[in-house]
Amino acid sequence: MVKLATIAGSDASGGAGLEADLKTFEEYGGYGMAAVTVIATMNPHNEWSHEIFPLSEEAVKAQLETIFTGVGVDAVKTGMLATPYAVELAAEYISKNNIENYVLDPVMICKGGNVPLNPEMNQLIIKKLLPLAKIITPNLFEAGQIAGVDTLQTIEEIEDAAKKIYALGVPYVFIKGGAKLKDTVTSMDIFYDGSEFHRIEGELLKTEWNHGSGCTVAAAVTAGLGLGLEPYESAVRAKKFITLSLRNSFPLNKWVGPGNPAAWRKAFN
Ligand code: PXL
Repeated sequence: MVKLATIAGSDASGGAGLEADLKTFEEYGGYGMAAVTVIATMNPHNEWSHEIFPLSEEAVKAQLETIFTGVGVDAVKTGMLATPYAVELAAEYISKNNIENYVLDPVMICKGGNVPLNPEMNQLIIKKLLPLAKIITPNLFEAGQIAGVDTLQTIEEIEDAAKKIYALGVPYVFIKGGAKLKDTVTSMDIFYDGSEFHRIEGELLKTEWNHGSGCTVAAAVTAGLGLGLEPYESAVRAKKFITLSLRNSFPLNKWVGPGNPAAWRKAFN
């Protein structure tokens, strides 16, 4: 069984973060493991405002030791890291274990959340983790931040940012545009391998329940790599996976709703 790990935050509401990752790994037929970096909670008494509770350096390190030294992994992703020491530790374990299939999801904010933007953390992620990654999976906002430009809207802007991110030292850039591109009639992501741009398109779904879709796509890409797919194939399959998930999304309460990763299983069984 292919072993897949996520180094990420826990989303207590279950739609994003490592919960989304583990559900996705399971649907791909993998064995999922998680090192928790931070716990994110949402306050139902204050309009679902987010709070974060980082785990100690000791706790993060002990989990990485369990996973990398005690078990071993075929592919790993990082999501919300929240502290400089979580970035440093993730980099240390990924590099000393020579992990080839590492997907960097550079989570910077949660939808509707108030987790502060932290430019210093972004720089640390670019310096320590980006060079170790096979694929980076930013959304439009994160891609803009990493490339040092404003939030992206058009395909030209996305392609330009993809080139800038590639030049920082990561071989595959998969920018999750989704439904957010200006005037788009499809849900479009861009995959760049350093020479060609691939537009990966899907059905444009007008759902408001899409919490955790970025995490899910990155987890699906990770699982694809773990299963031995090429990076581009992993991205194409992830797009199909998230489209099915979002087509079957549902509300949890008046503020938020996740996709439904199990929709994949139902579609093919
Ligand atoms: O969707 C971004 C995200 C990532 N990781 C965790 C989160 C969220 C958003 O809520 O809670 C743990």
